[in-house]
Amino acid sequence: MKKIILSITIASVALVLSGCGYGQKTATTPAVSNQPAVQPAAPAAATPAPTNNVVNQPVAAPAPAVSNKTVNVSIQNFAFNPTPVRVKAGDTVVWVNDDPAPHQIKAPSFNSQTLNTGDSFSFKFTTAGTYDYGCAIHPSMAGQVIVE
Ligand SMILES: [Cu+2]
Repeated sequence: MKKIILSITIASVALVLSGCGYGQKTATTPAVSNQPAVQPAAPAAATPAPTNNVVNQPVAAPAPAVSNKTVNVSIQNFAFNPTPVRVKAGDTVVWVNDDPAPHQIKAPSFNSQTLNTGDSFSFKFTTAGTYDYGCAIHPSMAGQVIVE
């Protein structure tokens, strides 16, 4: 009987000791003081605010409502070249006298001064239509501007 009690006592002591040992093991995980401090989160202000790209994007320029080109018509050998000349509303037609003789553009809606050699006359067509013209000096000359 004594032997049994002794055995139990020994076993209990062993259990307690071992239990203590494990307990110490788990308890001895001291915080390592040499570890670098946890980086503080970046302040919210440092984060760039999201920009509204849709608003800031350049808007594509709309197509011009009217054309704005210059088209030349040469006067050579008592004729207009090219004729008819096709332009768009807003375009300007420039006649240049490349003849040795003088010419004068004549039409119901536009007229030039006498154009000597090298002189030019320009007229801006803003309304679509077909414009017949001629030369005030030489009635046989005829030309046409088609404005689209
Ligand atoms: Cu002429």
